[in-house]
Amino acid sequence: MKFKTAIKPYHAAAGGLGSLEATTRFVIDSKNALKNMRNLLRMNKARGFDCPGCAWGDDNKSTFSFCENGAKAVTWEATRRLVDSTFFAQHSVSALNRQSDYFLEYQGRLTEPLRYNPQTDHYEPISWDNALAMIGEHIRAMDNPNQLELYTSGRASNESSYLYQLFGRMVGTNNFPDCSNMCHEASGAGLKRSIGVGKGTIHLVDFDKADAIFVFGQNPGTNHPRMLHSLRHAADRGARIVTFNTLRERGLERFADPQKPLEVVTPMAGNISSSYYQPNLGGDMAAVRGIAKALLETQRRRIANGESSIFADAFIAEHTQGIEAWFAQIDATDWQTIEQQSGLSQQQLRDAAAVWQTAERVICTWAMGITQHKHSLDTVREITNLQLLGGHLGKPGAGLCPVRGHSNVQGNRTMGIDEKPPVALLDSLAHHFHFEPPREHGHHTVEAIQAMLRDEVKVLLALGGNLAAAAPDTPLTCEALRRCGLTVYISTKLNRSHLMPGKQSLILPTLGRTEEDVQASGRQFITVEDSFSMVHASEGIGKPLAATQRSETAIVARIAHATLGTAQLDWLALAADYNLIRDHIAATIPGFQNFNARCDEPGGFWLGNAAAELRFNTPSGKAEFSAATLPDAVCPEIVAPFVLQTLRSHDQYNTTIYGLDDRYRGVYGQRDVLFMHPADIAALGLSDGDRVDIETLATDGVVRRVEDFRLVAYDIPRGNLAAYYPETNPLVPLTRFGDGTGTPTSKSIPVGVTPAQTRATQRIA
Ligand SMILES: Nc1nc2c(c(=O)[nH]1)N[C@H]1C(S)=C(S)[C@@H](COP(=O)(O)OP(=O)(O)OC[C@H]3O[C@@H](n4cnc5c(=O)[nH]c(N)nc54)[C@H](O)[C@@H]3O)O[C@H]1N2
Ligand SMILES: Nc1nc2c(c(=O)[nH]1)N[C@H]1C(S)=C(S)[C@@H](COP(=O)(O)OP(=O)(O)OC[C@H]3O[C@@H](n4cnc5c(=O)[nH]c(N)nc54)[C@H](O)[C@@H]3O)O[C@H]1N2
Ligand SMILES: [Mo]
Repeated sequence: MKFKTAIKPYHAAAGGLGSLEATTRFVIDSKNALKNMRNLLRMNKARGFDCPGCAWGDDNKSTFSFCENGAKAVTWEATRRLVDSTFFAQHSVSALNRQSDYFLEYQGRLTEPLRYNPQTDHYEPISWDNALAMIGEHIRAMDNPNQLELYTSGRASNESSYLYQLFGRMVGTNNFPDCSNMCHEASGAGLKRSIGVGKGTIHLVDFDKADAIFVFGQNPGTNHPRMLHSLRHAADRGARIVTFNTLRERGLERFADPQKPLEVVTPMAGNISSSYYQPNLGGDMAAVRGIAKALLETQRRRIANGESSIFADAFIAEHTQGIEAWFAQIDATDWQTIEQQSGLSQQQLRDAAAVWQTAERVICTWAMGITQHKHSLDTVREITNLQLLGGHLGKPGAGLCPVRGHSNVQGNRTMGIDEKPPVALLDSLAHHFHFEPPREHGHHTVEAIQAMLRDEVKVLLALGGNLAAAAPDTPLTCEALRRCGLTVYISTKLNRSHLMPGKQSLILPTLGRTEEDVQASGRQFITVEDSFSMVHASEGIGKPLAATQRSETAIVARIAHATLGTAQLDWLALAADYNLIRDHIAATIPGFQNFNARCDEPGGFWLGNAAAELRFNTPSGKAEFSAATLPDAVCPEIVAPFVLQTLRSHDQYNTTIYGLDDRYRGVYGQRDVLFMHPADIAALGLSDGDRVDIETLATDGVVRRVEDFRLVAYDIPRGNLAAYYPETNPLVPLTRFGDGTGTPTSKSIPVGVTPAQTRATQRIA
């Protein structure tokens, strides 16, 4: 596709005609327009496939259940372009490494197994049998099971990820680094401590009943477009939508439903946010503390005046513990600190508190703006505190809603992709499969990369994903991957990680979510779990591009078979009939009783959530208020002129770059941009459009720098910056991660900005 370079502020509502235009452009560019139109009509339907785009839920009601970015995800997968052995014979790995991420994935789908040849620096075809035998030999040759790392990206199905974790544990390791470690780890860990379950407590329909919805640190217009429908309906019926976002995001302001013809052609767009607050990066814990402080002051005044309580006193007494310690923390936090850290005024926070106070039913949602900081776990718990204070749990229209990223990342965890597995899971696997799983914790993503750097990793298996581009400190991560004995990538498309081969490397081409999966017993479906703990079936319909592509489930089963043989389990029988895998899941994972039968339920079935039913699996048996102190600063270890967040553009899916536009932010044809407040640009003696270098300020002596970025004046608080991931991942330190989460702090990087020293050569192919 051709891209024109421009910066042009976007004044229309999100959605609308722009969305339809973009969808059409991507469908046509896929070179597979008819198949893609058929695909889109089957997406998110009762009998169809689950959108691989995001983890938002489906209502199965509307005629079209897809959005612009879901359409991009589908058309990107269902392209007719392919990269086969001819392509790899033409391009060496070093030559491919000089291409952009956009170029790499744009080449098309991987169709045959490939093995890296270090002599020629080319990937060359290898048979499936030989590739699998090679993996088995390498794993069996390890002297310690923890020399194996099993990475998972959150698109993998329940069936494939269940087999994958079982295989890893039968080999003897809990090394399950996954994308979630870089994503919503703080949500899982924080909620688990506060309410005993690491998942959201609401159903999709709760958005139709809420009086107020607080949206923290997320950009649904791009990353969860179907959420805009829920927000828009809520706003239309008078619910208050209170947004906390460092940037002005178009999708959180106004939205025209692209599926309503009148809204597309007339200015009928609806407002989304009733209030829009722009805190400093990492300032949300202070903001929520401020809201709580305002409420506590109001409460004390009212009680002194003999008026009624504004807190859910009965709920607090019956279901929670620890509120006094939290109140003491609130009293110990002064307004000055709250204002300075949040970047919001006392009055703004009092206004937000007033909305909370008058709402009978409140939902809080959040995503990466909350979870990718040093103090994210405490922030998630502070948001939870606020919800407990109002008793906004266990009733319709209220609750906690971490909006997940990858379409099945929540399901992966449920299936046991967890480097710190619960004892109950291990006991259950031990009992059902008659083996002793390893009990010590394994590596999360950052620990896995550190182990690679110490030359401790003999085999890295990657079930999807793109570690080289997604993880911090890009040059270091790439070196880490190269140090592995054998790297094995199960992938749909060529990406940067493949170009960082270990001493040996294999690429195994897999089928995608949209494609038909036929095994010995016939057509198979897989299952996924969305952000609302709804599990449902997904069945691809597209004909695979090549007979040499295999389903993920079959590949994992074959790797297990090639490594462990049939002594413990007949892996190949499981690959032949996924119902048998689901029977094992039913026997070992809570909530999945009668799994196969329940897959027929239209719209899927709910896994249940104890906290939503006011049963708290915490040490005290109650929901636990947290009483954490605010951090001293967002980046306490260093004084920096700027804090940088790394985020997604409208035309990307994580490290997959679909195009070079970011329509709602007015950026076209380029990705090397740095958003900055106009006054900060002036203070640096620079102008909008000037080119700059960005350098991380760190105490570890490592130079982390990216060069030649274009300044874009933007509505963002002073001292805060934004730039796109993955181009800025070289700035994210591997050594700086969330307390209690291990999540890289990719939304708060202390940086300095200087005029560009040299013009980088054109990066974009
Ligand atoms: N089309 C598309 N859909 C996707 C993805 C994709 O890349 N493309 N990725 C998927 C995945 S894996 C995930 S995790 C989700 C990500 O979904 P998001 O979390 O929406 O993703 P980001 O682009 O990282 O955006 C972070 C948002 O939080 C704001 N923000 C950043 N820091 C702060 C802060 O400290 N405080 C506040 N209040 N706001 C802040 C930013 O301005 C931005 O609007 O989306 C999923 N869906
Ligand atoms: N700086 C910075 N870094 C970040 C983030 C950030 O906000 N800022 N966000 C973090 C977050 S939230 C996440 S979730 C991670 C994402 O990290 P990952 O999940 O590792 O990365 P993705 O880009 O989603 O992976 C894309 C690759 O997956 C493969 N793929 C696509 N579909 C399929 C499929 O159906 N099956 C298989 N087997 N493979 C498939 C393709 O080969 C594609 O190239 O990145 C994290 N990194
Ligand atoms: Mo994510």
